[in-house]
Amino acid sequence: MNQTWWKEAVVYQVYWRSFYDTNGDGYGDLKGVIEKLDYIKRLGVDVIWLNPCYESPDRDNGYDISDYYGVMEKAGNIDIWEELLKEVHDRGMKLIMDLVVNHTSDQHPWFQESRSSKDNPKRDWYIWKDPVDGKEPNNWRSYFTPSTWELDKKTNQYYFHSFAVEQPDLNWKNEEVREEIYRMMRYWLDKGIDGFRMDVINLLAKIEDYPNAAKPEHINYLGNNPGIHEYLQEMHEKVLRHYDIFTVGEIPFVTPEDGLLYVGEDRKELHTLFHFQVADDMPSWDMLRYKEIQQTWYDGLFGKGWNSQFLNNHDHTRQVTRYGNDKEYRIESAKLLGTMVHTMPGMPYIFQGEEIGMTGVRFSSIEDYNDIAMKNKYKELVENGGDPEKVFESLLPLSRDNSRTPMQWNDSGHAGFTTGTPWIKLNPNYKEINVEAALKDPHSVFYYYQKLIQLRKEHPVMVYGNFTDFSKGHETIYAYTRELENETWLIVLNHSDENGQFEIPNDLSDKKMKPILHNYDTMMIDDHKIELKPHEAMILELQLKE
Ligand code: ISL
Ligand code: CA
Repeated sequence: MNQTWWKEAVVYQVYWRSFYDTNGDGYGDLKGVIEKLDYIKRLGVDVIWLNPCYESPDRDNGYDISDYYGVMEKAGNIDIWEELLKEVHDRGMKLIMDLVVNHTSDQHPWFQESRSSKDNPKRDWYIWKDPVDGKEPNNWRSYFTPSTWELDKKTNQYYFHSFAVEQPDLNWKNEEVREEIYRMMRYWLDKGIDGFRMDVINLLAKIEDYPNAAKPEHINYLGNNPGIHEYLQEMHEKVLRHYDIFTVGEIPFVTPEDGLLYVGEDRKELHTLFHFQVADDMPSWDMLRYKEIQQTWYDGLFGKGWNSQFLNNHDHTRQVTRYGNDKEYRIESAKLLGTMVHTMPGMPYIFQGEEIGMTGVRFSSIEDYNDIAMKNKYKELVENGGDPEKVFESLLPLSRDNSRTPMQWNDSGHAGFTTGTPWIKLNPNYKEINVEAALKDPHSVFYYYQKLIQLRKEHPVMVYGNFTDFSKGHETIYAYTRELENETWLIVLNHSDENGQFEIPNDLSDKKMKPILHNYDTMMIDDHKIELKPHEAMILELQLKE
C-alpha cells in the first residue's frame, strides 16, 4: 500500500451557509470561511471540503446547480472564491470542491433548452420518457418524492429525477454531456483545487429500459448500475489522472465488494469513498452492527483500496446526539466517538461543529425546518392521512437540518454567526456550546480533537496500521489494535452510560501499556483488565515488557 499525502490527511467539512456570515444577510458566506481559516488551521486539519457554492436556485441548498461556472450570490463571487483558495493554500491546507453531476437544477439553461421541445439539440442531455398507460413510465421512488418521474406538459413526456422535481438527472449515456462535465471539471482543477467530493457519483448509470421495481421503496436500483465503471474510468482517463488530486465518491447502497470496484488502487477510478452502511442503515447506535460493518469494510478494502470514516455530515444528524450521549456525558461521548472515527482504518472527516461537540436540534414546528427532503416527506405522509404531529415527531431525529444549524462561535446573539436574522434557527444550547468556550477550556473536545489529529501526523500506525478487533460480540466495549512494523496501539472504548471492563487477552497481556490519549484524568489498568468509566476512551501504546 503506497503512502501518499491524501491517505494521511484529515478532512474538515465546511457547510459554508451555516459557518460564518460577514455581510449580515443571515447566510454564511465564503468571506466568512476566509475569516475563520485560522480557526480551522488551529485544529490541525489538512483538507477542507466545501459544500456546493455554484450558482443555484437553492432548492436543495446548492445541490441543484444552474451554472457550474458561477458562484451563487449568497456565497460571494468568483473573486472571493479565488481569495479563499489562495488563503487555504497559504496556510498549507488543501481545498476540495463538491462535484454534483448526476443532476442539475431545473433552472439550468441546459434543462430549459432540453424541455423546450422534443427535437431540441439538448433534449437527450436529460432522460425523457413517454407516459405508459397514461402514467409514469415505472414505479420507482426518488430520494425526495414518491416518483422519479415528473410530467412536462409542454411535450407530454416525463423527465427523470433521482432527487427533487427541481433536480433533473443528466443523461450520462450522452457523450456531449460527459464531455461538457469533463470540461467543467478541468476549469475548476486548473484553478488549483485539490480534488472533488463526488455527489452520489454511483447514480450516473441507470438500469436500461427502467423496469418496474419489485419493492419501489428500496431505492437502491438508483445506483451501482452497469456502465458506471466505464463512466468513471473515462473520467479518470480524460481528467482525473492528469492532476495531483484526491477524489472521494459519495456512494450510497454499496457493499465492500462493490466498493472496491470504485476505489481499488488498480481500478483507475476514485481514491476513496463514503459508504452509507452506518449512516443510512443504523438509525441509532448499535455496537454489534457497527463492529460488523467496520470488520467487513476492513476485510474488503485493506491493502487494496482506501476507506473513509465519518459518523455525521450535512445530511446526517450530529453524531453525539444520534450515536452517543449528548446529555450528561456529552463531552466524554464526543471524545469517544472522535477517537473511534480517527483510529479506524481510513480517512477521517470532521463535520463543522463536531470538534466542539455540537448537538442535534429539536425545533417545535415544521415551519422552523428548511430541508426539502424532510418537508417533502412530511407533505407526502400528511397527505396520505398521517397525523401531522406524529409525522413531524417521526421525522425529527433524522432531519438533515439537525446538522445544518449555524456554527456556534460564542454565547452572544445568534452565537456570533450573524448580525442579521439567521436563515435557520440556532440550536439554543449555543450559550454553553461554542468555540469561544471551547478554546478557553483545556479539557474541551476541541483540544482533544487537536491531539487526535496531531497523533496522526506523528504515528503512521494510525494511518497504515492493520486492524484487529479484540472485543467481538461485546455490546458496549470496543477494543482493537492497530499495528504497523513494531508499533502497536490498543484502543479501548466503553460506549455506555455504565461502567465497563475489558479483560486483557493473553496475546496482549505480555505488553506494557503506555497511555497516548485519554478522555478522563485517571485510568484503571492492571495486568489482567481495564476498568472503564462511562464513555471512557483511551489509546494505549503496547510495549514489550522488559
Ligand atoms: O440524506 C440522505 C438519506 O436520506 C443521504 O443518503 C443523501 O440524500 C444521499 O446520500 C445523497 O446526498 C447527496 O445528494 C443529494 C443532496 O441533497 C445531499 O445533500 C448530498 O449530500 C442530492 O444532490
Ligand atoms: Ca452572508
